[in-house]
Amino acid sequence: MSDGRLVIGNRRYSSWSLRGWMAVRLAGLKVTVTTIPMTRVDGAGATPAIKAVAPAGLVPFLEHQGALVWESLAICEYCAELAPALWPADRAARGTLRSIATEMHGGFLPLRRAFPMNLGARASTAVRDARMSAEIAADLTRIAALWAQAIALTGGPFLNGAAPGAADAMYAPVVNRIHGWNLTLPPAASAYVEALLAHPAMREWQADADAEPAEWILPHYEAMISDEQLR
Ligand SMILES: N[C@@H](CCC(=O)N[C@@H](CS)C(=O)NCC(=O)O)C(=O)O
Repeated sequence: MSDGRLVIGNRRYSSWSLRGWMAVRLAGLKVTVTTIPMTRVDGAGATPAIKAVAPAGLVPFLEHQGALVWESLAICEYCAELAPALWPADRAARGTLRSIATEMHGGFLPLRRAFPMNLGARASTAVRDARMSAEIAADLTRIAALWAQAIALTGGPFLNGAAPGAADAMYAPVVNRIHGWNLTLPPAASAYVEALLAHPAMREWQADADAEPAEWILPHYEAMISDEQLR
């Protein structure tokens, strides 16, 4: 029996949906997942069907046992109340991991704008290099430092420790972007990328993304990652 529903956008593109879904999946909530294909993925709230159901006009949106929860980080916190292991048990480590997760929620705009998540394509190094900037390099340096800090605190291989948690949910789309856009990171950060990509929850999301109907493809995002843009 289902305890509610999680509304998400296309798994191929919707990075915020992945964050909310990961938290729900890691916490083991029994909800029905409803996917609403988006008309764009820049958070503009342009999809009428999403506007019609979600309080802020955006996905992810969780309804669980009467609770209405939106904003991916709030969904992480809600899930962690039901499954406390989504944050480290140690108070000091938990405080730092929360900061690391929140820095993702509010930051890294240059990286997010230039390299949107697209689970159906891999960029050539030429396409990647054409979109690279000093600001994005700084974002990547900061992200690698945050991951190293988290893993030093929790023991890894995930940010949360032996199993992924809320902070990993918040960085899951970054991991997909790094893979899909062929971005280069120091070896320790690359090892984290590999570890999270291999996790069953990430594989499940990717498989479901691969199964989405062709009509849900958004040409704008496909053109961005294709070599066509260099011609
Ligand atoms: N701050 C929000 C961001 C949510 C957001 O921007 N979601 C995008 C999809 S990735 C969306 O709902 N877009 C719908 C649309 O543009 O119609 C969160 O953390 O959940």
